Amino acid sequence: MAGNRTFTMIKPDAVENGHIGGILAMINKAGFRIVAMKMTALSRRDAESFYEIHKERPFFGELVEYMTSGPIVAAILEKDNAVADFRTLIGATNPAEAAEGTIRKMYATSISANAVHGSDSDENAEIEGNFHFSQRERH
Ligand code: 3AN
Repeated sequence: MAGNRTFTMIKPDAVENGHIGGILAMINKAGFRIVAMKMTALSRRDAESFYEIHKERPFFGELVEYMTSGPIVAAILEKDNAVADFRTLIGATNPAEAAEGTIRKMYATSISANAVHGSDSDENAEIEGNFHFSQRERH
């Protein structure tokens, strides 16, 4: 249902550094239900289309390079007000500015390797979830 789902990726740095469990624990503790989840990887084409809105930004090449550098964990999460509440839980894009108690404060290593993605709107949450998951993979 619109408004109560968001989409997240645990990014390559966090997977590589062994933080999948810690991040999922924070997600559960904050009251999100996991609707769908898998370990997967983005191809270059996937990453370029996922981050298309940043195509003209100077960090676009670095972002695509990084997001294709290793496996990710993709998930659909459910909670009232999911998109906004999840963005509060993950914290600011730049971990140096992320509030205490946020996932990025705990686990992000830099502004590009910032541990997690969170959808920025209900519409994008649906598009991003549909990109990774079939109906059979949702529970
Ligand atoms: P957020 O992930 O907090 O929604 P966006 O959508 O502005 O942030 O940026 C998408 C991704 O692009 C970020 N997660 C980060 O990995 C990367 N990014 C954003 N700004 C920068 C920057 N100034 N330098 C390097 N990478 C950046």
